[in-house]
Amino acid sequence: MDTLAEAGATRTTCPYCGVGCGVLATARGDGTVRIEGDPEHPANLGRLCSKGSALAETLIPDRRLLHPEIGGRRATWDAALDHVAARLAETVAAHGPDSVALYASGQFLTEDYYLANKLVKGFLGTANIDTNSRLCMASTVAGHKRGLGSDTVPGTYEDLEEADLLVLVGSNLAWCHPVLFQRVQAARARRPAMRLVVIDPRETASAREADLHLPIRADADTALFLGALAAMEAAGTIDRAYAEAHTQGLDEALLAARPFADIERLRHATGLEREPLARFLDLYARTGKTVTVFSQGVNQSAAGTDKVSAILNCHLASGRIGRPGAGPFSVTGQPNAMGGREVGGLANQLAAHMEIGDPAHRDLVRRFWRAPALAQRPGLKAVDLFRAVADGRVRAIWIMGTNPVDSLPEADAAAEALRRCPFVVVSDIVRDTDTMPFAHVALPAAAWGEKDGTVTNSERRISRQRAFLPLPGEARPDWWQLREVARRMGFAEAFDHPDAAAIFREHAALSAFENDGTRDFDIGALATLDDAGYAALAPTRWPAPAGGAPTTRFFADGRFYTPDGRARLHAVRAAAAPALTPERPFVLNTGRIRDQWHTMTRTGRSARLSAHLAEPFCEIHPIDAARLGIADADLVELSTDHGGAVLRALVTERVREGTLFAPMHWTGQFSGAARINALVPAHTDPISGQPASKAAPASLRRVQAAWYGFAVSRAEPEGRGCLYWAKVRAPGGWRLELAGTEAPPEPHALLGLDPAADVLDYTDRGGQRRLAAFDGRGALVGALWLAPEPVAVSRAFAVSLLDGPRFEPDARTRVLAGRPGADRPDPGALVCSCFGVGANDIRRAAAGGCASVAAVGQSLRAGTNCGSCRSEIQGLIDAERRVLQHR
Ligand SMILES: Nc1nc2c(c(=O)[nH]1)N[C@H]1C(S)=C(S)[C@@H](COP(=O)(O)OP(=O)(O)OC[C@H]3O[C@@H](n4cnc5c(=O)[nH]c(N)nc54)[C@H](O)[C@@H]3O)O[C@H]1N2
Ligand SMILES: Nc1nc2c(c(=O)[nH]1)N[C@H]1C(S)=C(S)[C@@H](COP(=O)(O)OP(=O)(O)OC[C@H]3O[C@@H](n4cnc5c(=O)[nH]c(N)nc54)[C@H](O)[C@@H]3O)O[C@H]1N2
Ligand code: SF4
Ligand SMILES: [Mo]
Repeated sequence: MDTLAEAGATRTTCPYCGVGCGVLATARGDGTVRIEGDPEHPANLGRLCSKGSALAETLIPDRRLLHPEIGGRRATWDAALDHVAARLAETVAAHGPDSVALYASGQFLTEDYYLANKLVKGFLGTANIDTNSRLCMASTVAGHKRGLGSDTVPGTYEDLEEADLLVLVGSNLAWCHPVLFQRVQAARARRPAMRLVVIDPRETASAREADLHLPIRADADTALFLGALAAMEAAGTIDRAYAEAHTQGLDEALLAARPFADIERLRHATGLEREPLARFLDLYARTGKTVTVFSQGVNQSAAGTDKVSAILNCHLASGRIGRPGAGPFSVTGQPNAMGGREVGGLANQLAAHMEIGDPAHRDLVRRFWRAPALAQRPGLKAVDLFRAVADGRVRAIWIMGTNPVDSLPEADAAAEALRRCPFVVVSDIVRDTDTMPFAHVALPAAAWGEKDGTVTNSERRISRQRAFLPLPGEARPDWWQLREVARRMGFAEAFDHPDAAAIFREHAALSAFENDGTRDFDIGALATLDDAGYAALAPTRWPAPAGGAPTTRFFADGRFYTPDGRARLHAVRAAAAPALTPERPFVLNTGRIRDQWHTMTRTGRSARLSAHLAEPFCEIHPIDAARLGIADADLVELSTDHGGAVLRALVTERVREGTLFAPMHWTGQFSGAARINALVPAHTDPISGQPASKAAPASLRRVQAAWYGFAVSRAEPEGRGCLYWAKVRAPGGWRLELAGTEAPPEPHALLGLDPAADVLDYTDRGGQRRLAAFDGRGALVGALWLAPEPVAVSRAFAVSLLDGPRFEPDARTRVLAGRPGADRPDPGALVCSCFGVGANDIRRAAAGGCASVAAVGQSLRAGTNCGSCRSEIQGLIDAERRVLQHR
């Protein structure tokens, strides 16, 4: 703890995933920030993943939105807030409360979220507040509620470590919850008998580390868990006594499951091989201490709620819930997805885990808020909300902390809806998002490090995010913006909170108000925190009722939050496979990569994070690629009925035949045609309203470009106009991949070169053009390689030159070669972002005798800091070993 005491570090929480790691942040006198894992935070005990470790690099002031704007022109806060309040009030007056909406985010702090929900549901008189959690957790919320009676995640991280069998369903934990995955790996190292099974159509980084990987057909999870329930019955591991005492619906659920006792039928339904399927069923049926972790492969489906129920059924039927090392465990994605559920931020919730459909709950919340206009019925869920914007039912929308023009399905239609909407307000921290151009009013939000509040992680642990930086420009916290608008709409009394602490106290008090153990979410013990207590609040797991009742394990007593106290099993039906047609024969699956966060507005600022996978790609099975004449690194066009994308082909056996995978991250700011949600249909789960983001029927073809290029440049390059372009930051500037069908762009404009730059420009007989530009001091300011086929330039080498030495005139042609000299081996694509170790480095180490991740770590340091790349290192070692064996 010396470093903390010495440097006066601030204890805060990582703003990315739902693991909720503690961070020690120190703002240094020279303007730089030092980031370390907080050794005392119970979620991470000092560890951070690649994204957490790189937080300091994302705090650059460049492109922040620093002042309010009305109609694209700078305005004062007073003018902007008056304008927003007036327009919202006018719209309500003229078209009724349901003509306004707020679209919020699981990246809100709880205090922001609480005020947003209170303003809309209590004072504007509509429940038209929905959030990006609709795209993320809605199916889990719906499944929890109908199974458990409440939206309760019963388990803790320790349960994952204590389990004898850990099953990851539609979760790439190694990349998306890396520190939790590392805890799991450490537990497996301590207890080698523990088993890890991954159920995912793709062979992910998590799957590579598993004892067993089931590459399931898209959306066959319900069938698989029906099969698992049937297997439990056959194995005699249904806990009849438990089920009779504490649940309802077992017999009906078993009836629905029995057809899947037939392994051939199950094999057919899931697309799995007999042997691994049988192995899984046996393990799952017989292991009492089982935790089933699930994430977006479950939630983001037209049958997401049923998938959740199928999993809960297994745990309820066997009594594997409410006990250490056992339980269903939905990992939350965003840093405050859980907090959003606590405040009731979704359109079909109320507040503090109360139901908008329940008159008693409405009455309770109305009295507590002294709300003049409490909404009486659920509002529009995200996809429907944007449809209502499109057809004019919603005429004013305030978007905060989310980027719907990239993240909503049918994203082009979402953009068009905003273009037509009479009044759009966007609160964001950066000015150049794909949503911002539609804003009539842009409000600059305070970012991580500048704002104060709380977040709740996947295991219900509330942690403080604390400010350690001053507010830049005129940026203000989201809760402040909401409070100021509320006041201007005449609700000053109910929105008199001086700070985040006051909001938190009110939120905590509401959770306890007339609760008496009837609702799972109770943090009454925190309602009396004074400002100093809030400032010092240590990570606290709920429930935390007033009076200090011992924090028990949820459902340990077999009581659930249903009227009769019994959980419900549901006789779910196996889902149909995605509806493919001869025109749309592929299932397009989308998701995340290790080092980018969503729409890249923050992680895209870090050169280190951007180096891991620097281009939008599409994973294609070799058999499909061969059939369509697609080679690795070709460009491919994907299309659906809604849109198209041009991506780099990555031919790999990691995906199932007939399926494609593309990252969700690339936006119009970083690429020409890679906004993947332009392709995804707005097809939703009938209960949760969550879009099926992982199974779009799509077609695929190779696109022939006339030329291909790669560039590095100090100034931001401009790829617009090319068939394909994708740029990311690099140390000292940018890197750009591009290709086109027309004449290549003019290099000066492309690279943003100063006319005075000293340019070497050389075209060889094969038609490859190589160009390098130097400033007056001999430093490289830009380099471009163009060729009739994908250019064979060492990206790592080219990128290193930007930040590299000055070149004497006679050394400049070395740049054009695009490869390091024989004395400097090419490191290859970046694998370890902490120590800048590339794939070739690791291959060489493996060939030279490093047979384990630990050995590679000793020799190259790779994988020894954040550990996020350990499974990729293992993959490279395995591949190298195969190569050596075949020699
Ligand atoms: N690096 C990184 N980490 C993140 C985020 C990020 O942007 N970047 N975002 C955070 C957020 S908000 C979230 S919600 C989480 C998401 O975390 P995850 O859910 O783990 O991530 P995804 O990549 O969206 O999807 C998980 C897996 O579901 C699989 N899948 C697709 N269809 C099916 C199916 O039918 N059945 C099964 N069983 N699996 C299927 C996909 O192949 C994919 O590997 O990550 C959080 N962590
Ligand atoms: N095809 C496909 N689509 C998906 C998914 C998928 O797997 N596949 N996943 C879905 C899921 S699970 C999620 S969670 C969503 C995420 O989708 P989004 O929420 O749209 O993605 P982000 O990039 O996180 O957007 C956050 C925005 O808030 C801004 N911001 C950051 N901090 C603050 C702040 O403190 N205040 C304010 N006001 N703004 C801030 C950022 O600059 C950014 O513009 O995407 C969903 N869409
Ligand atoms: S696992 Fe990584 S991204 Fe998630 S909270 Fe921890 S440091 Fe942040
Ligand atoms: Mo999410």
